[in-house]
Amino acid sequence: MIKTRAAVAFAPNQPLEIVELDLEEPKAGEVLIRNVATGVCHTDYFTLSGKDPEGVFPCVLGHEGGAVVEAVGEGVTSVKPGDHVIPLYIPECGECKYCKSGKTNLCQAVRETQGRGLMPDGTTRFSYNGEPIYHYMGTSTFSEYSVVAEISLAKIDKEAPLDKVCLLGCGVTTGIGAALNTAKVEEGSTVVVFGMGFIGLSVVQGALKAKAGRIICVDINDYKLEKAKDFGGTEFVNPSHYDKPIAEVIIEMTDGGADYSFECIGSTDIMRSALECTHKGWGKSVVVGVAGEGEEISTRPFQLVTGRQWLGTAFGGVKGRSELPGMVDEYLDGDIIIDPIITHNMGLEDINTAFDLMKSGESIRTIIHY
Ligand code: NAD
Ligand code: DAO
Ligand code: ZN
Ligand code: ZN
Repeated sequence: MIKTRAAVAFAPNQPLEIVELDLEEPKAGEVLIRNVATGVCHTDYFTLSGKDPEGVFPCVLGHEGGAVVEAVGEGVTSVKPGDHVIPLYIPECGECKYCKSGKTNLCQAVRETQGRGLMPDGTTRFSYNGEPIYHYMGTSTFSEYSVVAEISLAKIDKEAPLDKVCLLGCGVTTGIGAALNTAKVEEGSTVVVFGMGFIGLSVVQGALKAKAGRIICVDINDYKLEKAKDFGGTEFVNPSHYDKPIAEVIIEMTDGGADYSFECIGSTDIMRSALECTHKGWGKSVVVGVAGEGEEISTRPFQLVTGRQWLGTAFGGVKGRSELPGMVDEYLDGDIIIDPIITHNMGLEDINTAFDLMKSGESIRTIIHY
């Protein structure tokens, strides 16, 4: 048993509390990691808000970590103490039906327990005053030390700065993957991205990699649209400056609709606009944003009958253990941009400020340093 300093979500909608937790040693197939840095993501806030059906409290949130392996449990062979790793909220066992299908990154090996905030054996490693504290997304990076499943770790180049490449643990990978793997954006095409937060900016980066001809960026916050200029956006639209529906605005700008659109907000209304602003016959719209529990999307079925496709993506379709090490190398080679996404850096004790900056729209990403 070791002690670890952690930011604990004791209840929905309450500030996180910095406390010292007890952490049990890793069991078979598990790994003790020391988180060096973590991003604070909209999805952490979503769970904290109580809208996440998988949110269990009290828990240690956080899923954008950069870490060093401290110790391994029985039978662990793919990592050893000293290795640098990125924790994965979608593991990759390589053996389940999903991993073997070659059609999806949604490994199901630990899905059931992970969704209930538990380790694969159905228990927690964290506790406080003898009471269990739940894990989150199989990662729990808002703790200096964490125990995760071996299959939930991507081993990466030690040269890579963990306080930057931690963002490959979620947003950068999701956005780039949504454009390249899910939509398969084509050279010269017209792309519309709704929401210029971290995810949307990363979709813009992906569209740029795919050599899209036009990248139309949409946000109600002009500061976010300014940021999109640095990431390769070509046109910038603030819907609040128009007195007609945003889908109409885009259709007029694009001679009948965009080839590809992406919803990176989590609004079911914007998901509909994103679908309906794509071109008849071939438009593809990707849902990236996560909507609240029980919310539903709708459109007239004729939108689909006439050739538009509605898609969705989780972690950009990326298989973490196989593909993240290569993406880290791309960052080191300058082919993936991360640094300008980081607008704020702070210690764990200020993590509630990081949430405030995200909620007020003043930050893109804050990095917490341990
Ligand atoms: P964020 O809060 O940083 O960005 C959201 C952006 O949307 C903000 O810039 C905001 O100004 C803008 N916005 C809000 N309402 C708008 C409107 N009506 N029209 C236009 N713009 C509007 O969030 P983020 O971290 O970029 O995450 C975005 C979404 O992606 C969240 O729902 C998150 O949970 C989800 N997400 C999904 C995956 C996945 O694998 N599918 C992974 C990570 C995050
Ligand atoms: O396999 O059923 C499943 C779920 C896998 C998790 C998918 C999560 C994707 C979006 C959540 C936001 C990520 C931070
Ligand atoms: Zn995230
Ligand atoms: Zn699997």
